[in-house]
Amino acid sequence: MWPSVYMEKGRDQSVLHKKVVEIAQALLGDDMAFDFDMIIAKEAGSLVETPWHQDESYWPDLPDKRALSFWFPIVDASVDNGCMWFVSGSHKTGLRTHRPVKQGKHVMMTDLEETDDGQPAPVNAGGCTIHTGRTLHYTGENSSALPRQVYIINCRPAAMVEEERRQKFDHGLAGLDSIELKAKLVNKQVK
Ligand SMILES: O=C(O)CCC(=O)C(=O)O
Repeated sequence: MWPSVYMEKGRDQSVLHKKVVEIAQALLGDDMAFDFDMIIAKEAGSLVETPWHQDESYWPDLPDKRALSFWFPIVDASVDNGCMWFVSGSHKTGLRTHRPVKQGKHVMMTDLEETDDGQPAPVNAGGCTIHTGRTLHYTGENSSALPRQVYIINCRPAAMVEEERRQKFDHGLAGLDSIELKAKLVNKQVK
């Protein structure tokens, strides 16, 4: 979680972060702001699937549900190495019932309904996919010989970022072990 904490010049100097927030604002409103970022890797040959889910199932029940996730593969993402799959139109539906993949596990999953038409969305490095907190999505195994890594930036209304933090929900920031890095991040947050 929070790879941007380690950026030498910080997010304020990053064209990528500026453009992501601009696109989020164009799509969902001028109050959209950076919330958190993360890297997800699937090792070469990984048999781990990320089951169908809506990201909202991981988050507190905020009054304003607007949220966008920008998924930037660092290598070309294909069906073979674990690209995104989406159910078209699912962002317009409500939050489904989710359960942990196994008891005590953090990863959430839901079941697709018969009418849900999940389709792969291959995208090359340099591109990205964008989904909302309610878009049903999934990634498969990585049967390729190379790791599949993705950089993800998540945006939501600035007031909801504040509300999350008020509820002590910081997407793992408190888990970062360096006080120095935390201080660096806090200075750059939600600008
Ligand atoms: O990158 C992956 O394998 C899963 C990503 C995902 O579920 C997400 O970004 O919400």
